[in-house]
Amino acid sequence: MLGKIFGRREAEVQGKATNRLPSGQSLTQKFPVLHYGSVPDTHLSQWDFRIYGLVEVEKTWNWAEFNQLPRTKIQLDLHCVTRWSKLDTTWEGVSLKSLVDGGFINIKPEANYVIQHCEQGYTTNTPLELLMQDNMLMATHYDGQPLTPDHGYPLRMVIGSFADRSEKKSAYLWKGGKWLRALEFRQDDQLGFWERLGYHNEADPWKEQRFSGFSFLG
Ligand SMILES: Nc1nc2c(c(=O)[nH]1)N[C@H]1C(S)=C(S)[C@@H](COP(=O)(O)O)O[C@H]1N2
Ligand SMILES: [Mo]
Repeated sequence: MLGKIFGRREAEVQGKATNRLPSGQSLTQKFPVLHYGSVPDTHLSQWDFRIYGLVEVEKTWNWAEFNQLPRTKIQLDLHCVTRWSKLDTTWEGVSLKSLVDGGFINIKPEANYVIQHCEQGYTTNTPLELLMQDNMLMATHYDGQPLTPDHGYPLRMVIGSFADRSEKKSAYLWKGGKWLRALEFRQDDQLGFWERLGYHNEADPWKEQRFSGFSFLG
């Protein structure tokens, strides 16, 4: 919204002034595409989504079933570890909290962490507590339109900050898996794709938690 009124530079000043731009970030009006590997060719007839691990009953939903779940719309400021931020992005999809509140899934009390499993083996991990917040969403739509293939069609996780920051925990965008196919609930944590390569496990942009300072790959 700012971008339509101000230029990029002005919007950046505005973002900093209103405390919405974490340190070390620059605003972009574009929507950069970033991922490892190639864009999968997804056919909805073969698509499904699984909930497994520490839940009372494991679930598998096909695309039609997934679209019957309660829907949520949110506006987020996105922060990428590669130093761009994008304000006021609009997403629509399904929140984990709505699935729990609506009794669609029952998470066992021992579950502490969630692994997002994506096409082609990409994974990323977060505490369950973070995934239950309303600044994290399994999104099917961006800006009123179905996701484009390069941004994660048909389903991606997205995480960001609210404009007022709401004192909620946030994370850099790599914690939002594109081409999401499953959520695994676990007692213990398990590092995801970038986390194993040395990205910070908590990834809070407000604390500039970009890298962990070690890597299992040396
Ligand atoms: N499946 C998958 N999801 C992914 C990635 C990836 O490589 N594979 N990269 C992450 C990273 S590093 C970023 S910054 C964001 C980028 O999202 P965008 O391309 O929609 O901007 O996607 C995240 N989700
Ligand atoms: Mo990234």
